[in-house]
Order: sequence, then C-alpha cells, then structure tokens
Amino acid sequence: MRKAFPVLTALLVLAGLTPVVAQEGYRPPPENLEARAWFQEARFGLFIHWGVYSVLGRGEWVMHNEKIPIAEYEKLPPRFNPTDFDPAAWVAMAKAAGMRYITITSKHHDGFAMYDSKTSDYDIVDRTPYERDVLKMLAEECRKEGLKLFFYYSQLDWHHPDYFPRGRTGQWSGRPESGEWGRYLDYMDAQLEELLTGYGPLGGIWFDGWWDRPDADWRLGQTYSLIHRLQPAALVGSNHHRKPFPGEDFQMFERDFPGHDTTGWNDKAEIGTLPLEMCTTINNSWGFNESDTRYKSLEEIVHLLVRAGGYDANLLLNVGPKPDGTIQPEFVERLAEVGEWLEKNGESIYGARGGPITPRPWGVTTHKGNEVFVHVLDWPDRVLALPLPPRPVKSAHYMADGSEVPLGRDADALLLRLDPEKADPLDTIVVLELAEAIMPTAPGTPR
Ligand code: JFZ
Repeated sequence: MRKAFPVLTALLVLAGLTPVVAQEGYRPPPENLEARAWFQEARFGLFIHWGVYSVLGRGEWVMHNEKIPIAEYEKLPPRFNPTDFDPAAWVAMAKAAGMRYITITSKHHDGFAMYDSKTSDYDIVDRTPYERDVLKMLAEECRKEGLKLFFYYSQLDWHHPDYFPRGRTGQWSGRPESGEWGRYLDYMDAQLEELLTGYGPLGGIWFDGWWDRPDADWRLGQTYSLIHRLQPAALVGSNHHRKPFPGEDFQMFERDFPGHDTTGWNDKAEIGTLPLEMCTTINNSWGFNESDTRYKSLEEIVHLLVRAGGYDANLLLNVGPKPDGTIQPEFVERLAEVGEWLEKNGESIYGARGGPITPRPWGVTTHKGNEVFVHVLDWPDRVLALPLPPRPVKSAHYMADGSEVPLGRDADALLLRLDPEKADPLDTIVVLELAEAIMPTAPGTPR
C-alpha cells in the first residue's frame, strides 16, 4: 500500500491513523530493559537547550521566527564564547536538585552541532572562538558524578541544503529549492554515530523534529537500529507526539501530562506501554530568553513533579543557559529548593510508580512495595474519600512526622480523616501501609 498510494498513505500518516514504519521487530536486549527500569525509577531529569541562538536571547526558534537567512545566522557562532561554562557547576546544580540525568541539545533545528562534528564544520569547535567540545566536557563530568547523559538531536534541520523537500518550517533560510533527502539522512546517521561512539555510554537519544515532515520517509528503521547496534542500552525516544514507533524505548510528552492535550499538539499522543517522560520548562522558553521572566514557583514545580509521578512519568525540567555558559540565578535557586524538597520527600518519588488510584483534582498517588503515597496537593475537606486500594490497608501516617492518620471505611471508600494543622502547602503526603505489596509491573507492560 505504501508504494501504490503514497498520497493516501501520507494523509493517513498525517491523520495519525497508520502506524509509522520504524525498527520493526525490535526486541530490546536485557541491558536495554535494565536501562528502561533505571529510567523509570530516576523520575527527574534536567533538560538543557543551549546553542548559538542563546547569543540573541530570544529562544531557540529565533532563526525561523525572525526569518533570519543562513548567511545572517552564521554570524552568531563567531559571537558565541561561553568562557564561564563550568560543567562541574551544571552537574552539581542538577544533582543538588535531585535530578538523576541530563538531556542536552547536541543539535537543534538550526543545525548547529554543539560538539566537535567531523561530518560537518558547522559546529562549536570549528566556528566559535571558544573552540571546545562542550558535550565532551559535560559527558566527562556526568560520568564522574554518576548522572546519565542523553543527547537531544533535531532531525529537522534549517541549515543543511539536503533537508529537502522542506517541511512546515525553515522556509526563510535561503537554501536552493533542491537537495537530496537521502544524503541528509546519511549525514544525520553519521552525526549520530559520532555521538554514540565519542562520548562514552549514553542514557539515550531524544529525537525531535519528525513532526516537521510527518509524511516523509525518515528511514527510522536504519537510524534506530544504528543506535541500538552501537549502544544497546541507549534509550531511543522521539518528540513526535504520537504513540511510540517500533524501536523506541520510552515515550515523551511535551508540556502535557500523559493523556492530556492542553497544548493542542498532543491530540494524537496516545499512551503506549513504554516508560514515560514529560518535559516542560521553568519559565516558558526552552532556549535562553531574556524577556521571559514568568518563572514557575517552587509549588508549581513540585506539583508538576508529583503529578507526573502520579501519571507514572518522569519530569524532564528545562533550563536555557546564557551565552556566557552560566545558568541564570532564578533557575539555580528554584532547582536548589526542589532539591531540598526531594531530600525530605524523595522516598515517595524515586522508584515509585504511578497509582494505584488514578490522578484526581486534589492530587495523585504513587506506590512502592506495600506503601501507597497519597499526595494531597490541593487540601480538601477534613475527610478525603479514596477508592479502596487493591490490598487491605493496615494503617496510615503523615510522611512528614510519622503521626497517625485516623482511617474510616465506607461501603466502597477508604476515608482519611485529615488534620488541617498538618497541611503542607506544597504536598501533604499520607502513607498507606498495605497488608501486601502491590506487584510492580515490568516496564513496557500495560498498567
Ligand atoms: C520542540 C522544539 O521545536 C522546541 O524548540 C523544543 O526543543 C521542544 C522541547 O520540542 O517543540 C515542539 C515541537 C513540535 C510542536 C510544538 C513544539 N508541534 O508539532 O506543534
């Protein structure tokens, strides 16, 4: 059907109605399943959008949004000189925040490689006065400090001449109306090979940009199997806002909890059976944006992390470092506060799975072994009625001070008699001790 009806196929793909061909028949080896289990327990990661766009301080889409042609945009790298970049400071910040991994842009839509690419000279070592491979520096520091490192890689490219036919974006780059799509894909695979062979064991590859040409043949099978061949434990994920394609190891959601669509672009993002991750930013921008000062409060961030956990998803929280290599104090301070909160409450987050009670307006539940953590985010009435958990409840206590929470039983509900004096504006956590453990479901099995 694919060959006979390309237009029909394209329409079906666009409508999200036909499965996209990728790495068919992929069976993750044990080390990959282990990495998935690790990922699912990690729960909190740092997203970093950093590139030559940060020089302008108007976000990572500035080239497209302001219709900057390549010839003009190429004047940015000579101005990018992050002499204050200190990978130890970044990694220390992430660790203090309680984050277990970092996902950083190796190449964003602008096509500029933030590492020493041999496939192209459009990279940080060849084009900037800084001349250093910041990804290598960061990879070394992460390894030293025990954080996993993922590379974001944009399949969409506003700079490469062979990214043709063009998709929904990048029309003002000034490239000729011709190009060899296959040659672009070769280039992309060559860059990925560099990333998977030159930076030690990676957590995985975080793809983005597929959505620019949803009807194109991206040769995903070849790309995904290349990654899995080079590093079988590396997790492949893609921000395509669809149910995962064959060959992917985790599923991501952008600015929405799994199953929700407040953004308008997650209407086809059906939840699959892989470990889940949700990404968002501390303000509203990914790349450094000087005028965006709408920083989320500590309460908002804790609620995002806790709710994501209730949906059984990780939170990947973004900062956009400045062109000098530092991270603005508003981000650093907020992350330190989240770390303090996790220091006390991490037991209910790390290694805890979503549920057994599905997310509610007042909060969410997570569980681990024979404990259910009831996260009361929006303090309700004195009595909170819960659907009966799947195992008998022996007792309940506040996680903060261990004091008992009196329980009641209705015909079909468990009643928590809450003490307003114990209310914590961030998250009041009640621990239910069950008579038996809830068996953890293996990653990749339906919940
Ligand atoms: C994408 C990127 O474009 C963005 O710069 C950032 O890296 C983010 C994490 O991912 O954001 C998107 C991608 C696709 C759509 C919207 C935002 N879309 O299809 O509407």
